[in-house]
Amino acid sequence: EDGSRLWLRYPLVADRRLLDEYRRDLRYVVAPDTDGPLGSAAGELSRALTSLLGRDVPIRRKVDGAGPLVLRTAASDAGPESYTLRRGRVDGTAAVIITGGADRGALYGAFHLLRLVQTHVTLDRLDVAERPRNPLRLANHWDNLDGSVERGYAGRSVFGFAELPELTERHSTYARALASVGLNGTVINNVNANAQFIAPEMLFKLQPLAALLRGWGISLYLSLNFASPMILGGLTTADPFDAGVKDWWRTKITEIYRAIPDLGGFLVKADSEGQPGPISYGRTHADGANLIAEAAAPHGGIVMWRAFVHDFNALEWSNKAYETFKPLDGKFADNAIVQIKNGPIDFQVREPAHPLFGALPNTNAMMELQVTQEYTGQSTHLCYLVPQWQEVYGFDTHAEGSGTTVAKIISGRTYGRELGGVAGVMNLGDDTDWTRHQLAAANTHGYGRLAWNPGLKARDIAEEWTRQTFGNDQREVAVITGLLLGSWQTYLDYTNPLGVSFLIKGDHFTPSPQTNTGWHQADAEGTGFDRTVATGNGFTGFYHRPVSDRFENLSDCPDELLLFLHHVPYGHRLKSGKTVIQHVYDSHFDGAAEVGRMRDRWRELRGRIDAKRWADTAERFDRHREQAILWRDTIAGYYFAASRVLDERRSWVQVTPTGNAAICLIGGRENLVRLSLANASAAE
Ligand code: BDP
Repeated sequence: EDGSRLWLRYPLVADRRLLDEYRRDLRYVVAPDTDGPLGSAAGELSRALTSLLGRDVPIRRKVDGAGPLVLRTAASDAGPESYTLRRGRVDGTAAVIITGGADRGALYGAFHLLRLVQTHVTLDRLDVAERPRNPLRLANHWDNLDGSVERGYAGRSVFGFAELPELTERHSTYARALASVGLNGTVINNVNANAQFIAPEMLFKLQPLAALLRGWGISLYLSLNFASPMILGGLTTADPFDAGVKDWWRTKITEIYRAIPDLGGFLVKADSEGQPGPISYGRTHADGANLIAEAAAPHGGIVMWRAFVHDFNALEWSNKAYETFKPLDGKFADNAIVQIKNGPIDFQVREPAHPLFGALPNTNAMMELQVTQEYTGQSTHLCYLVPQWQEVYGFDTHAEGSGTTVAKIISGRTYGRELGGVAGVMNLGDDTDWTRHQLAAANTHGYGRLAWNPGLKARDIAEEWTRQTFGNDQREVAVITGLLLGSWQTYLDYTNPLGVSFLIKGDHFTPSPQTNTGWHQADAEGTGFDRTVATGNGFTGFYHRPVSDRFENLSDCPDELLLFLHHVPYGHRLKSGKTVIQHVYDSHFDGAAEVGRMRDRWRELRGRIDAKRWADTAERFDRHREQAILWRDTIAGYYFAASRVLDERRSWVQVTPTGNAAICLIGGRENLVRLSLANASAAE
């Protein structure tokens, strides 16, 4: 066991009673002779069940004896991606029946059935009817042509661009993993896009990859460089209103579709962080998006246009996307979608939901989440993000009265739009275990499961992944599920005082509150970023009532977002009754202590989990613990130095930045101890 099979391991069912039941009811698969997702589903069922049940489960073309598992399709009101799992009779024989609304639905149904077997659920009263809530459920890879991965922490690109068109087993495992959690598309290259991805030789190289993905119901998408007409076409402009530019894109996109006829479409990052875009030509983001949308429309393609725009200016950052895109509502083509990050900043560990959700009633909108843990500990800290994502999905914008959640808006239901969904910036790389931290694959899995149904419970998703990945031993399941579910709150505790963000160095990993003081604005009196209408940058006014009031008024503002929205004195009392400064101390010490306990809980699993995966993860927890202590000391020390308010509850030592003195906070008193390097540790 090395993690390379992710959650698709299919070991022999250990529960004897269930094994007998499954063996009785799942003797062979009945499926038509076809390729595409239906054929993939039949193959997956046969191989997986053969392995899970420890006996041959062949594919047959028709019912022929007891115990058939029938895979079929039938048009359904619930749509082509829906499915049911039921017991019934087929040609007079009792059968387990998977019925997909179309091929993709049958594939998702097959993976659902396998999940039940993997997690030891009886098929006795089988009665499942499922359909996805989001039309687009995409992976976004920030992979570069040279194989490097922007914000990738698990090695190089999974796609092996240099070796294409040659494919490997990893490509299949990748496609199966995505399909198994219901994802239906993937953008394979970085949003900071290299135009060469749409050069003729690259299109040729991508064809077999597109075909492989197609077999698993996954559409390929490409990130575009807006200046491609200049870079590839030798034009002197990329102005969306220029006739030559329009022509170039029409011809190019036709060429792309000739190579990959079922390409899903395109993703564009424009006029953001140095990327080219329409603004430099005096045009709008809608003009830019519509240029690509029009060229893609005859081929059934779409364009996802990112709303992530900012000027690296902390004061304006939260407002820029809203101010740029709100006036463009209704100006985007029908096959264009605005892709909005979950929050207004940039994948911080906690942000309020982006105010653009619910602000664009006449525009297709989708949400972008980050599965790769750029700001949440990368592949060193365990930080299970499903609870974070659920908070955003569940956020009530009140845009059309109460109950207008982000989940509802991006699914298209609120404004009756056909296009919508979610994109997740992926955490997969060419490391053997795909994610470097074995437990980080739970984020990959959880992202997909929530994309399918944001209403699923975090506990159920975590437990399902744990059972599939490590087995059904009760103690293991309880420990690992517990580790996952608590980890985001713990990460928040030791890194993020009440919604403050960007307390890091340029690596987006190392704690460094002195690097970006504009974000936390800690001075001698208080801390926090005033984003109110009354006295701050006006951000709270972007929300619908009553959300805007709740955020604007200090007394109503939720504690967890307090310092994201307000600047308050250190002595300000939280709803918990604690002062802000004491909360900063307590949460950082408690959070770091919890990481120590997490490490110990993992250690107790020694011998219960296969050696390599256990040891790899134990090593991660050791580093995680060191990092959590570093965070604790850095943030608590920084806030003490700024506020000079003593920690009421505990004694600790803060070494001054020069390293030649230590401030010892002992028994509620402050003592300054001068150190020489030689006796520094003695003083501790
Ligand atoms: C930030 C990343 C940067 C990305 C950018 C984006 O630091 O590498 O290019 O977002 O989303 O999170 O475009």
